[in-house]
Amino acid sequence: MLTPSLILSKNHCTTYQTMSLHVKARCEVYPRTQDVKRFIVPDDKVPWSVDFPEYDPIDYTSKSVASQPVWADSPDPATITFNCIDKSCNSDRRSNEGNYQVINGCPRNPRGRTGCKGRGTLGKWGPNHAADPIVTRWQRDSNNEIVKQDGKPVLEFVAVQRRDNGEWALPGGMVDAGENRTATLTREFGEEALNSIDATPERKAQIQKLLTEFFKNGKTIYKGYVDDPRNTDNAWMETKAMNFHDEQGTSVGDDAADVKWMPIHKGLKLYASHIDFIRRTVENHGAYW
Ligand code: RP5
Repeated sequence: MLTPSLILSKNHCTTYQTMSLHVKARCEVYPRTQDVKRFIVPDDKVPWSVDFPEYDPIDYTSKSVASQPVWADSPDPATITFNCIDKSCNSDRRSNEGNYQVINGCPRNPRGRTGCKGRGTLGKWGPNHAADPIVTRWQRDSNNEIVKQDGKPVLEFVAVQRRDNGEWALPGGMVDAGENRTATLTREFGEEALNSIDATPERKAQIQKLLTEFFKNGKTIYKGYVDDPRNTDNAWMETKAMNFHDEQGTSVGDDAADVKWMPIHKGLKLYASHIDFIRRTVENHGAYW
């Protein structure tokens, strides 16, 4: 049977709460800018419940978002109803963190201050929903034996290198309006890890069919806030991360430079909160960390 491992090797010759204190969402310089510097928020001043009278966050919404492309909200949040499914644009404005506060018409980041208000490069006021596929298999040696470290089997996962900052990440993406998360996972994995955007229509259909089958039986690893460097006080990333384990995955191929099976260990440096999702996956499989 064809599995994502096989497709990869063929195509690439070419209780969910976590991380209570966001860190990447307070990165000094806003991503993809040189001079948008966040107001510095010390750890103890992150919660909104802690007084911080001198707090004066920079106001930043990128030009591309402000010009209101189809995927972005109106510049005025007061026109939006939050904490519900917004039928006007088929957007899920609910948070997996529970109801968030809306102050003077503006949604408030449930994990606290970020040093930046506005939407940055995020299209939606409030939660911006994504989905992340964690596709795993066991690492195997040349005799096809599962590799062990400290007596525990080593897992590998499909990692992609992000174009915006070069960091390695899960091949996740934003949920489109009205799309269910399984459809997002399938589409994003096809596009980001299997290069289906450039595939012929026949190949695309084949990839879609295989992934739909493979992605039927995933395990939810995490659902909620992501400590993403694009987050602001009024717009933030949330995701549903699901693990799809390819128990028999045996094929090893020449991966493309920007997609690979990455052996898992605790020293990995990954985008946003992705290392946290990987750690949870490792725990589920009793694998090496
Ligand atoms: C992260 O951003 C999510 O975990 C997901 O991996 C990603 C989605 O954003 P894009 O890759 O579409 O920019 O917060």
